[in-house]
Amino acid sequence: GFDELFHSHNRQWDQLWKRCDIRLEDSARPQMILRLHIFHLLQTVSRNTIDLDVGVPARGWHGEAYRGHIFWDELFIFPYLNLRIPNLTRSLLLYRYRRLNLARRAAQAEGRRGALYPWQSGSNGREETQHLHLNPKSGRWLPDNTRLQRHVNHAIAYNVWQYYKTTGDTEFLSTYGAEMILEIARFLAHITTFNEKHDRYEILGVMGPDEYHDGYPDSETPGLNNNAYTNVMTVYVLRIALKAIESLAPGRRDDLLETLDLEQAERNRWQDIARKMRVVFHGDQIISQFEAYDQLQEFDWEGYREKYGDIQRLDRILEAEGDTPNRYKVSKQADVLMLFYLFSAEEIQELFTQMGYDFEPESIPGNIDYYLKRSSHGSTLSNIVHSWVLSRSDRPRSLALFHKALESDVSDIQGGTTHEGIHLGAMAGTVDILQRCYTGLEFHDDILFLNPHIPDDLPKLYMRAKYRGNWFDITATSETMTITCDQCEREATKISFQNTVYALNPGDTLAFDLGKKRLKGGAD
Ligand code: IFM
Repeated sequence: GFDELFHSHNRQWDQLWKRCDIRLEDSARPQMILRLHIFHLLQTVSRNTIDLDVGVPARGWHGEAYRGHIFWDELFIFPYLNLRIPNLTRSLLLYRYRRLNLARRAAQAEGRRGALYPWQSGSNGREETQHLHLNPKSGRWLPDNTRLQRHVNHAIAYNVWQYYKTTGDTEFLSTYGAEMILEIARFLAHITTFNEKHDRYEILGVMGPDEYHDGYPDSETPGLNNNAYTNVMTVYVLRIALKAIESLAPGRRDDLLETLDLEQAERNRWQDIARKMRVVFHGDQIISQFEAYDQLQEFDWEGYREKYGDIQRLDRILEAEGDTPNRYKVSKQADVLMLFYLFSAEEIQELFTQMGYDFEPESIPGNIDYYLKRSSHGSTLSNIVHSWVLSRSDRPRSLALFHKALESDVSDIQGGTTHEGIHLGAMAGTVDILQRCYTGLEFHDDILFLNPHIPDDLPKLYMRAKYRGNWFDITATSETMTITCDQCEREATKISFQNTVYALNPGDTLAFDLGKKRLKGGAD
């Protein structure tokens, strides 16, 4: 009967909120929206979907936009689940694993080895990206080249590795995860070619996350060369592929290498690509979004704002005028800056050093400034990434973009897209800005790192997070941070704060003065 169902429904939600809530003290509207976002996440994917063949559609199950298709948006969604209901991430990664054979066939169809996951996918795992799309502003149907966004593959490999690093689930890595990473790595290495002139490897004819650029101006063939995001992420994937092999138990390792017919020579080439991948720069250490980006024209931002007011969808505006964004230094959403979203400054420096480039972390703010000025934020994911990358250099601006991202759906900031379905990536992204970005929560080699940079105006933050089977309570303001292990089933956890590693025992609390050091608890 209704009463009984209502009671059990309430009980389930109570239990979920205990794990999944993120609180901002005395902040009615941001708190309400955060909970709305968490609610949508938990009703799109839930414990009820574990063990079902379910993936994460970009617009949830709330409208017909994108026809329920799955893109790369889980990159923004899994970090929240990893720290609360990791079983759910595991189950959602299996959705990808079940489609590995189809991805292999897609690679074969292009004359490649390994696995090529589709940019847009549905139940049968084939590429579902439309061939034409309508510009409602001009009424014209235009070729849709977005399937060239190979970076969905990098996102899947990244997600597998992050899940493994957060949970330590070696059984998953061994049975499913490593195989996916290796097959993706193999495909990426296969589309990488060697340029004798530059003595470097390169990837030609792809698209990065910025969907305004699908080719060179006046070129008949779609695709761009040496998209920095794709190239650097390829190096990352090749590196984790080699690490994944090392992480497997010897017997399983031998079996997998044998099954995939993955010889030492092929792995040596991966090493070589990782050392010699090409990234193009211009100006003062500005990473070029793709080769010859610097030759594009600057865009008349002021003029277009004056003429059209809302210029988020510049692609449509320009096409309706008979022009194309391909001519200009404009972007719909973060592309180069995705690198600073996914990796810390130290990780970025290590990747570039490995590739043989001197890229100093001091150059990061210049890159952020350069691309932020040239973005129209035509995707709701854009505010998330820009808020995140600004959190170290300009906290007030980061917070302002966080607030803008919060409004994405409740205020339908794109002017008419929310009734077609919520933007789940952006919703999860807002929650993750609090969860991992402002707290500086990272996981490396069995250590939980706290590297907070909390904006002064952020109200006191409370959350719970699960790491390696232990539940932690975290509170933070711009001045202090505490972490308590109140329901620890296991031994002490290593917590790193300002280059010191502390042991946090079950039941113990560590408190830090963010200007100085530890206030209480833990052992060095
Ligand atoms: O995956 C995104 C893409 O990055 C921008 N356009 C919308 C897609 C689905 O959310």
